[in-house]
Amino acid sequence: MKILLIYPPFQVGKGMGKVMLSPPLSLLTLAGAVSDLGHEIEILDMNVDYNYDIDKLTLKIKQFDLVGITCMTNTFKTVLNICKIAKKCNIPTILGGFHPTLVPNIIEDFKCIDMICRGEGEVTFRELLKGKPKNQILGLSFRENGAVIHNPDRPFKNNLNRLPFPKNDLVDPKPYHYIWVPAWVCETSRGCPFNCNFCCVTQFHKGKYRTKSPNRVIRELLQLPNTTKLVFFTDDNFSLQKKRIIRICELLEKTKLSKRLMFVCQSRVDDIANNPDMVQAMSKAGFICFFLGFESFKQISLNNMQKQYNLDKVRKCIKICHKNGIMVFGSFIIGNIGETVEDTWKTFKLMKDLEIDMMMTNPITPFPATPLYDEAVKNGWIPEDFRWEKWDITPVMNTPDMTIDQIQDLLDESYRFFYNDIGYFLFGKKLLRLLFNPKFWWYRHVAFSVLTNGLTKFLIKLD
Ligand code: B12
Ligand code: SF4
Repeated sequence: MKILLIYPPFQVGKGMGKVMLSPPLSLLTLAGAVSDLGHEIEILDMNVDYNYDIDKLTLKIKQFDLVGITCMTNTFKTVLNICKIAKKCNIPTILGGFHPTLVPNIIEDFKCIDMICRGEGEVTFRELLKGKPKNQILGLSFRENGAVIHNPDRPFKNNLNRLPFPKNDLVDPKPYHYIWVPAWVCETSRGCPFNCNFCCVTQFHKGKYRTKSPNRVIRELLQLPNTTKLVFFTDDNFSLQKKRIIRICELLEKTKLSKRLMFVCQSRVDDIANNPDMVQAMSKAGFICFFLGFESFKQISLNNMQKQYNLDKVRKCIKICHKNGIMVFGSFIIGNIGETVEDTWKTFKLMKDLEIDMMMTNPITPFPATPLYDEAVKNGWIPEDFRWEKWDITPVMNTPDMTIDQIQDLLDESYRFFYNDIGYFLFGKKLLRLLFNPKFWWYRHVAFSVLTNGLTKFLIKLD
């Protein structure tokens, strides 16, 4: 069979898309799981090849026997359009990823979707490609004689070390970068034991947290494209098991990967604040930035969303990062329940006072299957039959304290306030810290890439 795996486009050249482009790990992972079956697999990352109109995509899809598409809630609208094109060409479609897993009844609502792979895809997709009868494939939802059948869930793989390696050579590594530093992604664990009310990871992984062994992680890193300079660990909670992380750091140094690569990971405030020795080891092993979901600096909001830490921990966490030469990239939600416009401005000011290095803001969004979604429906903030296929990542709901317009204004203001303050960047402590603190050794590598690649791209665009 000829199979086309599609990563749908997402805000190409806008927002985060201006400064980063991430490899399509879900599809590389799937391709790795079926690479020995003799099928011909192609990946189309529409964030790289973004010049596809309906005619061009139709011509492309016609060359294949099956189209697989990865789908988040924010890309659902585009994914449906791709499915409609495939349907017109009579090519079957299979969707996977967070949105179809958490809202599998979309297959009943939209006839252009032929199959859904719920949850982890490796085994389900493999069984399908091996020709196992559909009604025997766990985790598969499909259509038969006009009726939709949802097979029972597939149990999770307990031993992640047995997973096949992602097939990284299926895409050209050149376009992928994080602030123009050639970058790749690596997954070392799945799931999260916490249950923040806005997050769907716990629902997707059913509260389970599973890890790959340090040896397996190193083997995966050794197989990344050799142009890679920066690795983003996609785990939601990379630093949850201190012993494992310290061992990974030891191996990074032993294999000298720490000299060749820089690392960025997502972590939790309390893990960092409670484990300064782990942060020190990570810094020594080449970690340069932690992506932390602060979400808010108002204690009541943190409590509401079940974050389970206080502002003292936040302060401690940032101090420890900076002491170890690790940059803090903070993510914040605008429109938290119980938060007013004034409260949000207090958070913005604290971002600066606490010397966060980079930040991004997202509108409060009751993603399907989250506790926040139930709360939003119960309180009438969004209708139960909210049409996610019409949503395009803009604020979706008025909260008791803020209107959609106020949330949008605050999103815009946050970037203006944080990034457009030139004095803050040029004369503030931030640049001095980066230039004169030897712990920020990595800064000159990143600055070089930003200047050579980023500036060139910027000048070309100006042309
Ligand atoms: C890395 C990452 C990113 C990267 C993108 C990386 C990329 N190009 O793939 C960046 C930083 C750019 C990013 C951005 C965003 N992200 Co993001 N991201 C993640 C993260 C942390 C890891 C994803 C990953 O690679 N996992 C590893 C792979 C192997 O797992 P997987 O994707 O789940 O794929 C498996 C299965 O789902 C299934 N599968 C998936 N696709 C398919 C397709 C087929 C055909 C089949 C059969 C199976 C299948 O099989 C795979 C193997 O088991 C997840 C959280 C998480 N833990 O997954 C959030 C997550 C997916 N992101 C999320 C969101 C909201 C966003 C943003 C909208 C944030 C924003 N406001 O800008 C943007 C949207 C970007 C976009 N492309 O649309 C949400 C999605 C929620 C939802 N309901 O859809 C998540 C779950 C985070 C969260 N906690 O809420 N993200
Ligand atoms: S936000 Fe982070 S810590 Fe909270 S449940 Fe989601 S992945 Fe876990």
